[in-house]
Amino acid sequence: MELNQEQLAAFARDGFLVIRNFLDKRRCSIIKDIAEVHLKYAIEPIETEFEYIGIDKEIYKQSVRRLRQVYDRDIVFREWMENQEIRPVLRAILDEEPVLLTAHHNSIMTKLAHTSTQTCWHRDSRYWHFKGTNLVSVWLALGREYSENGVLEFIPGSHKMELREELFDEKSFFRSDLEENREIIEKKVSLELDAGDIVLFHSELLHRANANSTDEDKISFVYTVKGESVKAIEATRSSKFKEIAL
Ligand SMILES: O=C(O)CCC(=O)C(=O)O
Repeated sequence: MELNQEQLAAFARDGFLVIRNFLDKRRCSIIKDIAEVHLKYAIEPIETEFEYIGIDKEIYKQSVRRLRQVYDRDIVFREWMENQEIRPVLRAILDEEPVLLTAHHNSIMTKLAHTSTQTCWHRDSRYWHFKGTNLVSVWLALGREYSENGVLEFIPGSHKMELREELFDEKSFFRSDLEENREIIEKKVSLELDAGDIVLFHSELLHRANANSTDEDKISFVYTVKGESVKAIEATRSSKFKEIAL
């Protein structure tokens, strides 16, 4: 698939781009079925809601928030991350050769019914260690995503904003209690998605997600690619996992 000029301009301006119906629903349900088995048995490595939000309750200790390192878990996951159709899209957006990371966002992300928590406003780049910011994440919806089950929200253009250190809290979340930040947050958009839709978003883009208040789990897939010129800083988590040139 090739992006047109309008789509490329939208990504440059907003820092994200939705492509509807990218992967067929049958492939999505195969991915989802396997993810559900790994979630059911909490197969490591995982991140729990407790590890994310720090609330010391049994329910959060047992609730999987993300399956990590999915590239090496199953051929079906690997196939999606190495999908051929998306390569021209990634090449065009990065404007250089794409390299798949396994250190970050090599994940099945969940908002499990009843036990999920919200994801606060953040930039992924604040947790990663690279020389450069030309990194893009690819989000794949495996079912419907909407406000009540934890839809993704973005602040268009925030990938280009100069945001001072003090606008973030000690966990690197963008503070929603500051008037200055609230004006920025007001510009947010919510992205309703259906199975097979993908969203590409820049590593500097501010984003968040609601908790899931429905009775059904929401399961999504996210992985990250970088431009080949972007190097991980040595002796950091970002440099400790393999990279795969696409
Ligand atoms: O569903 C979520 O928790 C949001 C995901 C997110 O923030 C991310 O992938 O960086």
